[in-house]
Amino acid sequence: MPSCHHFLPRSLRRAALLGLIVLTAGQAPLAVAWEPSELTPSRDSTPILTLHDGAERHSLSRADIETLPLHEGTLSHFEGIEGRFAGVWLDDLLEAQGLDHAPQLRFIAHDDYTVFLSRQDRQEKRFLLATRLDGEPLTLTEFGPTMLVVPEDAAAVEAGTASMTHWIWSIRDIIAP
Ligand SMILES: Nc1nc2c(c(=O)[nH]1)N[C@H]1C(S)=C(S)[C@@H](COP(=O)(O)O)O[C@H]1N2
Ligand SMILES: [Mo]
Repeated sequence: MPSCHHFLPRSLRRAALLGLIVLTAGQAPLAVAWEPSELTPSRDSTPILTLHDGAERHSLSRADIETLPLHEGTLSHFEGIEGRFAGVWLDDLLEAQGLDHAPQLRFIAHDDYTVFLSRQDRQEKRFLLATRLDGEPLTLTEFGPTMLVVPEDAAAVEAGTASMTHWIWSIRDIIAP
């Protein structure tokens, strides 16, 4: 009786199986590893972000932002920084500011890059407003003081299969028309 009816030689099948295991082992933790953070919320009351709600303006400090629950996970960011990123869910911040139903938000960065985020974008993916890298406040030179990341897209962005146009860093203003 023929011992083998597979198309691939045993060595190739073994290599393919190993590759699958490595891929699975490498990606699964990324999907589940974002978790509540044990970091102590910042007490820095220096304004770092301006929220425009119609004609009203609200200055937000690190302390203001970090009154919300902090979450963290490991990320390799395409701008060349990697480690434990921590921050608050954008939707938590918007809800706290009474802006969770805003149909469209505009973000403007310190380098004047701007991007729009619709309510549908926020319903499809969870956006994290990151404030920390490896426990330390993100600074302007590290693409802070805050940046948007989409934890569930991290692997795809790294692989070049998902867009990162929403991953705005060095955020200066958030505008709800
Ligand atoms: N502050 C800021 N964030 C930004 C950008 C930018 O120019 N400034 N470019 C966006 C776009 S369009 C992409 S594809 C990624 C990577 O931008 P880069 O290729 O200019 O590094 O970051 C996004 N976030
Ligand atoms: Mo881009």
